[in-house]
Amino acid sequence: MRSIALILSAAGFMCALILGAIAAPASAHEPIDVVAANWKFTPNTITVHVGETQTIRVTSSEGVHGLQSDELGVKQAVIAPNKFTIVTFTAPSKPGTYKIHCSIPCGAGHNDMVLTIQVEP
Ligand SMILES: [Cu+2]
Repeated sequence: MRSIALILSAAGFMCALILGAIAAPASAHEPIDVVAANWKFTPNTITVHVGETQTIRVTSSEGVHGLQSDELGVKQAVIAPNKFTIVTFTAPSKPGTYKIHCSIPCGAGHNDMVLTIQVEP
């Protein structure tokens, strides 16, 4: 009987550990899913607060696209169907409207492919 009690208390301890790991915030925000297509990002605007780190998971439903933003320090990344590209950036300390552009020539609407990052105070 004592061994059963030990196993039960060990199981309870493990549950507490797992729940603690789930409840603990890994970062300020959950990742945001973004889908690229010809020729837009959905959503096309993401709002963050100054200094926050945000991760976006980007995939494509149509065509191969890219992402890049010098002002947000986002290096060139490729976005392709059936693939998730993880991009993390830190919002600048100055509120305003920032842009992440498609970085791969993808056709007639390429220049319209902009993901707007709205940085709030
Ligand atoms: Cu493009």
